[in-house]
Amino acid sequence: NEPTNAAPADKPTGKKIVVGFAQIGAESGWRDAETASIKETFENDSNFELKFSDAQQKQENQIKAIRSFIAQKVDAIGLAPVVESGWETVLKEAKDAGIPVFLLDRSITAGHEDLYTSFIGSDFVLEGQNAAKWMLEELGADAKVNIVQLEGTVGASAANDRKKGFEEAIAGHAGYKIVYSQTGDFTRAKGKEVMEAYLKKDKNIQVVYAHNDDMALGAVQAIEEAGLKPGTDIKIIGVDGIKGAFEAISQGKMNVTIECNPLLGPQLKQAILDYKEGKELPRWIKSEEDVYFGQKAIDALPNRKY
Ligand code: GYE
Repeated sequence: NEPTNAAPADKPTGKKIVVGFAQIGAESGWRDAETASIKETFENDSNFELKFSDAQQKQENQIKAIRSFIAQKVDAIGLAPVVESGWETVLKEAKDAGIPVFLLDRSITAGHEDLYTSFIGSDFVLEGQNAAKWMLEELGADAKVNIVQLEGTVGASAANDRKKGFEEAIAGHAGYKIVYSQTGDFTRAKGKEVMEAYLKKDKNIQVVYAHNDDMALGAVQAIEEAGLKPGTDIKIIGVDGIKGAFEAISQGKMNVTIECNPLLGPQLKQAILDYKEGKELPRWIKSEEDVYFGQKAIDALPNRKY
Protein backbone atom coordinates (compact mmCIF):
# COMPACT_ATOMS: atom_id res chain seq x y z
CA ASN A 1 0.00 0.00 0.00
CA GLU A 2 1.81 3.04 -1.28
CA PRO A 3 1.17 6.14 0.82
CA THR A 4 -0.37 8.79 -1.35
CA ASN A 5 0.41 11.87 0.72
CA ALA A 6 3.66 13.68 1.56
CA ALA A 7 7.00 11.91 1.74
CA PRO A 8 8.01 10.65 5.20
CA ALA A 9 9.75 13.34 7.26
CA ASP A 10 13.02 11.39 7.68
CA LYS A 11 13.69 11.21 3.98
CA PRO A 12 15.11 14.07 1.98
CA THR A 13 12.51 15.31 -0.47
CA GLY A 14 15.01 16.55 -3.07
CA LYS A 15 15.70 14.59 -6.24
CA LYS A 16 18.36 11.93 -5.85
CA ILE A 17 21.62 12.21 -7.73
CA VAL A 18 21.76 9.09 -9.86
CA VAL A 19 25.26 7.69 -10.47
CA GLY A 20 25.99 4.88 -12.90
CA PHE A 21 29.23 3.02 -12.22
CA ALA A 22 30.82 0.78 -14.86
CA GLN A 23 33.16 -1.48 -12.91
CA ILE A 24 35.71 -3.84 -14.50
CA GLY A 25 35.02 -7.01 -12.55
CA ALA A 26 36.28 -8.75 -9.43
CA GLU A 27 39.76 -9.92 -10.43
CA SER A 28 41.64 -8.89 -7.29
CA GLY A 29 41.42 -8.02 -3.62
CA TRP A 30 42.06 -4.43 -4.65
CA ARG A 31 39.07 -4.45 -7.03
CA ASP A 32 36.78 -5.91 -4.36
CA ALA A 33 37.86 -3.18 -1.95
CA GLU A 34 37.14 -0.51 -4.56
CA THR A 35 33.69 -1.94 -5.29
CA ALA A 36 32.89 -2.07 -1.56
CA SER A 37 34.03 1.54 -1.14
CA ILE A 38 31.80 2.75 -3.99
CA LYS A 39 28.76 0.80 -2.82
CA GLU A 40 29.17 1.87 0.80
CA THR A 41 29.65 5.52 -0.12
CA PHE A 42 26.59 5.87 -2.34
CA GLU A 43 24.25 3.38 -0.71
CA ASN A 44 24.75 5.04 2.69
CA ASP A 45 23.86 8.47 1.40
CA SER A 46 20.16 8.93 0.76
CA ASN A 47 20.89 11.83 -1.59
CA PHE A 48 22.30 9.35 -4.09
CA GLU A 49 21.14 6.38 -6.07
CA LEU A 50 23.79 4.00 -7.45
CA LYS A 51 23.43 1.88 -10.57
CA PHE A 52 26.31 -0.58 -10.51
CA SER A 53 27.45 -2.74 -13.39
CA ASP A 54 30.16 -5.46 -13.40
CA ALA A 55 31.69 -5.98 -16.85
CA GLN A 56 33.47 -9.25 -16.13
CA GLN A 57 36.71 -7.87 -17.60
CA LYS A 58 35.14 -7.05 -20.98
CA GLN A 59 35.36 -3.58 -22.48
CA GLU A 60 32.29 -4.25 -24.63
CA ASN A 61 30.25 -4.84 -21.45
CA GLN A 62 31.48 -1.57 -20.00
CA ILE A 63 30.49 0.23 -23.20
CA LYS A 64 27.04 -1.35 -23.03
CA ALA A 65 26.69 -0.30 -19.39
CA ILE A 66 27.63 3.30 -20.24
CA ARG A 67 25.08 3.36 -23.07
CA SER A 68 22.42 2.08 -20.73
CA PHE A 69 23.33 4.76 -18.14
CA ILE A 70 23.01 7.39 -20.87
CA ALA A 71 19.60 6.00 -21.88
CA GLN A 72 18.50 6.14 -18.25
CA LYS A 73 19.67 9.77 -18.08
CA VAL A 74 21.83 9.32 -14.99
CA ASP A 75 23.36 12.45 -13.46
CA ALA A 76 26.95 11.19 -13.52
CA ILE A 77 28.91 8.21 -14.79
CA GLY A 78 31.87 6.56 -13.07
CA LEU A 79 34.12 4.39 -15.22
CA ALA A 80 37.09 2.20 -14.28
CA PRO A 81 38.31 1.55 -17.83
CA VAL A 82 39.61 -2.02 -18.19
CA VAL A 83 41.94 -0.99 -21.02
CA GLU A 84 43.29 2.40 -22.04
CA SER A 85 42.14 2.65 -25.63
CA GLY A 86 38.85 2.53 -27.51
CA TRP A 87 36.65 4.83 -25.43
CA GLU A 88 36.26 7.81 -27.77
CA THR A 89 32.89 6.92 -29.31
CA VAL A 90 31.02 6.05 -26.14
CA LEU A 91 32.53 8.90 -24.11
CA LYS A 92 31.54 11.27 -26.89
CA GLU A 93 27.99 9.94 -26.58
CA ALA A 94 28.00 10.69 -22.84
CA LYS A 95 29.41 14.15 -23.50
CA ASP A 96 26.74 14.87 -26.12
CA ALA A 97 24.10 13.78 -23.61
CA GLY A 98 25.55 16.30 -21.12
CA ILE A 99 26.50 13.61 -18.59
CA PRO A 100 29.85 14.09 -16.80
CA VAL A 101 32.15 11.07 -16.76
CA PHE A 102 34.60 10.45 -13.92
CA LEU A 103 37.41 7.98 -14.55
CA LEU A 104 38.24 5.96 -11.50
CA ASP A 105 41.55 4.21 -10.79
CA ARG A 106 42.59 3.45 -14.39
CA SER A 107 42.95 6.05 -17.09
CA ILE A 108 42.47 6.22 -20.86
CA THR A 109 44.94 7.04 -23.64
CA ALA A 110 46.36 10.56 -23.41
CA GLY A 111 44.86 13.13 -25.76
CA HIS A 112 41.21 12.51 -24.84
CA GLU A 113 41.06 14.68 -21.73
CA ASP A 114 38.09 16.58 -23.16
CA LEU A 115 36.00 13.40 -22.95
CA TYR A 116 35.93 13.15 -19.16
CA THR A 117 35.60 15.50 -16.23
CA SER A 118 38.28 14.16 -13.91
CA PHE A 119 40.51 11.17 -13.34
CA ILE A 120 40.63 9.98 -9.73
CA GLY A 121 43.45 7.56 -9.06
CA SER A 122 47.09 6.72 -8.64
CA ASP A 123 50.30 7.54 -10.47
CA PHE A 124 51.15 4.07 -11.82
CA VAL A 125 54.43 5.18 -13.38
CA LEU A 126 55.55 6.38 -9.96
CA GLU A 127 54.49 3.04 -8.45
CA GLY A 128 56.70 1.22 -10.96
CA GLN A 129 59.58 3.58 -10.17
CA ASN A 130 59.10 2.99 -6.45
CA ALA A 131 59.19 -0.77 -6.98
CA ALA A 132 62.51 -0.42 -8.83
CA LYS A 133 63.86 1.98 -6.22
CA TRP A 134 63.20 -0.48 -3.41
CA MET A 135 64.88 -3.26 -5.40
CA LEU A 136 67.99 -1.20 -6.28
CA GLU A 137 68.39 -0.15 -2.65
CA GLU A 138 67.82 -3.66 -1.33
CA LEU A 139 70.09 -5.53 -3.74
CA GLY A 140 72.57 -2.81 -4.67
CA ALA A 141 72.76 -0.75 -7.84
CA ASP A 142 75.50 -2.92 -9.35
CA ALA A 143 74.11 -6.36 -8.48
CA LYS A 144 73.40 -9.05 -11.06
CA VAL A 145 69.69 -9.66 -10.87
CA ASN A 146 67.35 -11.70 -13.03
CA ILE A 147 63.77 -10.50 -12.81
CA VAL A 148 60.45 -12.07 -13.73
CA GLN A 149 57.76 -9.46 -14.33
CA LEU A 150 54.14 -10.50 -13.91
CA GLU A 151 52.15 -7.97 -15.87
CA GLY A 152 48.58 -6.89 -15.28
CA THR A 153 45.75 -7.06 -17.81
CA VAL A 154 46.99 -6.43 -21.35
CA GLY A 155 46.22 -2.85 -22.40
CA ALA A 156 45.34 -1.63 -18.88
CA SER A 157 46.88 1.69 -17.84
CA ALA A 158 47.79 0.12 -14.50
CA ALA A 159 49.86 -2.53 -16.33
CA ASN A 160 51.37 -0.28 -19.03
CA ASP A 161 52.48 2.38 -16.58
CA ARG A 162 53.75 0.08 -13.82
CA LYS A 163 55.88 -1.60 -16.48
CA LYS A 164 57.07 1.70 -17.90
CA GLY A 165 58.08 3.22 -14.54
CA PHE A 166 59.92 0.07 -13.49
CA GLU A 167 61.72 -0.54 -16.77
CA GLU A 168 62.82 3.07 -17.10
CA ALA A 169 64.19 3.05 -13.56
CA ILE A 170 66.38 -0.02 -14.13
CA ALA A 171 67.48 0.94 -17.65
CA GLY A 172 70.78 2.39 -16.44
CA HIS A 173 71.69 -0.72 -14.43
CA ALA A 174 73.29 -3.29 -16.69
CA GLY A 175 73.13 -6.11 -14.11
CA TYR A 176 69.34 -5.92 -13.81
CA LYS A 177 67.65 -8.02 -16.48
CA ILE A 178 64.00 -8.79 -17.00
CA VAL A 179 64.39 -12.38 -18.17
CA TYR A 180 60.67 -12.98 -18.57
CA SER A 181 57.62 -10.73 -18.69
CA GLN A 182 54.15 -12.13 -19.09
CA THR A 183 50.59 -11.14 -18.19
CA GLY A 184 48.96 -12.77 -15.20
CA ASP A 185 45.73 -10.78 -15.70
CA PHE A 186 45.94 -9.29 -12.20
CA THR A 187 44.69 -12.59 -10.71
CA ARG A 188 46.21 -14.90 -8.13
CA ALA A 189 45.50 -18.02 -10.18
CA LYS A 190 47.13 -16.66 -13.33
CA GLY A 191 50.10 -15.27 -11.37
CA LYS A 192 50.70 -18.72 -9.93
CA GLU A 193 50.29 -20.45 -13.28
CA VAL A 194 52.74 -18.16 -15.12
CA MET A 195 55.30 -18.47 -12.34
CA GLU A 196 54.94 -22.25 -12.20
CA ALA A 197 55.55 -22.56 -15.92
CA TYR A 198 58.60 -20.31 -15.77
CA LEU A 199 60.19 -22.11 -12.81
CA LYS A 200 60.06 -25.37 -14.74
CA LYS A 201 62.42 -23.85 -17.30
CA ASP A 202 64.62 -21.67 -15.14
CA LYS A 203 65.13 -21.20 -11.41
CA ASN A 204 67.91 -18.65 -11.70
CA ILE A 205 65.85 -15.64 -10.75
CA GLN A 206 66.34 -13.25 -7.88
CA VAL A 207 63.26 -11.02 -8.11
CA VAL A 208 59.60 -11.28 -9.03
CA TYR A 209 58.01 -7.92 -9.80
CA ALA A 210 54.25 -8.39 -9.93
CA HIS A 211 51.97 -5.56 -11.06
CA ASN A 212 49.63 -6.43 -8.19
CA ASP A 213 49.69 -8.25 -4.87
CA ASP A 214 47.34 -11.01 -5.98
CA MET A 215 49.77 -12.12 -8.69
CA ALA A 216 52.65 -11.74 -6.22
CA LEU A 217 50.84 -14.05 -3.80
CA GLY A 218 50.19 -16.53 -6.60
CA ALA A 219 53.92 -16.46 -7.39
CA VAL A 220 54.72 -17.04 -3.71
CA GLN A 221 52.73 -20.29 -3.85
CA ALA A 222 54.38 -21.42 -7.08
CA ILE A 223 57.85 -20.72 -5.67
CA GLU A 224 57.10 -22.67 -2.49
CA GLU A 225 55.79 -25.59 -4.50
CA ALA A 226 58.98 -25.53 -6.56
CA GLY A 227 60.97 -26.01 -3.34
CA LEU A 228 62.35 -22.48 -3.10
CA LYS A 229 61.86 -19.84 -0.43
CA PRO A 230 59.89 -16.80 -1.58
CA GLY A 231 61.08 -13.66 0.20
CA THR A 232 64.56 -15.13 0.66
CA ASP A 233 65.70 -17.07 -2.44
CA ILE A 234 63.55 -14.89 -4.63
CA LYS A 235 62.51 -11.40 -3.54
CA ILE A 236 58.86 -10.62 -4.14
CA ILE A 237 57.59 -7.15 -5.02
CA GLY A 238 53.87 -6.46 -5.28
CA VAL A 239 51.66 -3.43 -5.80
CA ASP A 240 48.34 -2.49 -4.07
CA GLY A 241 48.88 -2.96 -0.33
CA ILE A 242 46.15 -5.52 0.30
CA LYS A 243 46.06 -7.21 3.70
CA GLY A 244 47.24 -10.52 2.23
CA ALA A 245 50.46 -8.85 1.12
CA PHE A 246 51.06 -7.38 4.57
CA GLU A 247 50.52 -10.85 6.06
CA ALA A 248 52.94 -12.43 3.60
CA ILE A 249 55.55 -9.73 4.37
CA SER A 250 55.07 -10.39 8.10
CA GLN A 251 55.73 -14.10 7.43
CA GLY A 252 58.83 -13.26 5.39
CA LYS A 253 57.35 -14.69 2.16
CA MET A 254 57.02 -11.39 0.36
CA ASN A 255 59.26 -8.35 0.64
CA VAL A 256 57.50 -5.17 -0.30
CA THR A 257 54.16 -3.80 -1.45
CA ILE A 258 53.76 -0.49 -3.25
CA GLU A 259 50.52 0.95 -1.96
CA CYS A 260 47.70 1.88 -4.35
CA ASN A 261 44.54 3.19 -2.74
CA PRO A 262 41.26 1.50 -3.81
CA LEU A 263 39.03 3.35 -1.32
CA LEU A 264 37.95 5.90 -3.90
CA GLY A 265 34.20 6.04 -3.23
CA PRO A 266 34.33 9.16 -1.01
CA GLN A 267 36.52 11.01 -3.52
CA LEU A 268 34.18 10.14 -6.37
CA LYS A 269 31.19 11.39 -4.38
CA GLN A 270 32.98 14.64 -3.51
CA ALA A 271 33.96 15.18 -7.14
CA ILE A 272 30.34 14.72 -8.27
CA LEU A 273 29.09 17.16 -5.61
CA ASP A 274 31.77 19.71 -6.57
CA TYR A 275 30.86 19.33 -10.23
CA LYS A 276 27.19 19.91 -9.43
CA GLU A 277 28.11 23.10 -7.59
CA GLY A 278 29.93 24.29 -10.67
CA LYS A 279 33.39 24.09 -9.10
CA GLU A 280 36.44 23.69 -11.31
CA LEU A 281 37.77 20.14 -10.87
CA PRO A 282 41.39 19.08 -11.21
CA ARG A 283 42.13 16.96 -14.32
CA TRP A 284 43.71 14.40 -12.04
CA ILE A 285 42.75 13.84 -8.42
CA LYS A 286 45.82 11.93 -7.29
CA SER A 287 45.98 9.43 -4.44
CA GLU A 288 48.73 9.70 -1.85
CA GLU A 289 50.49 6.43 -1.30
CA ASP A 290 53.33 4.78 0.56
CA VAL A 291 55.75 1.87 0.21
CA TYR A 292 55.64 -0.88 2.84
CA PHE A 293 58.35 -3.38 3.69
CA GLY A 294 59.97 -4.93 6.77
CA GLN A 295 58.93 -3.71 10.20
CA LYS A 296 56.93 -0.84 8.76
CA ALA A 297 54.65 -3.38 7.04
CA ILE A 298 54.36 -5.50 10.20
CA ASP A 299 53.41 -2.44 12.26
CA ALA A 300 50.86 -1.27 9.68
CA LEU A 301 49.07 -4.63 9.27
CA PRO A 302 46.54 -4.29 12.15
CA ASN A 303 45.27 -0.99 10.75
CA ARG A 304 44.96 -1.90 7.10
CA LYS A 305 41.48 -1.22 5.77
CA TYR A 306 41.56 -3.53 2.75
O1 GYE B 1 46.31 -2.67 -8.92
C1 GYE B 1 44.86 -4.42 -9.48
C2 GYE B 1 43.52 -4.37 -10.07
O2 GYE B 1 43.36 -0.68 -11.66
C3 GYE B 1 44.75 0.06 -9.94
O3 GYE B 1 43.55 -3.29 -10.95
C4 GYE B 1 43.87 -0.99 -10.44
C5 GYE B 1 44.51 -2.38 -10.51
C6 GYE B 1 45.02 -2.96 -9.21
O4 GYE B 1 42.94 -5.50 -10.40
O5 GYE B 1 44.95 -5.23 -8.36
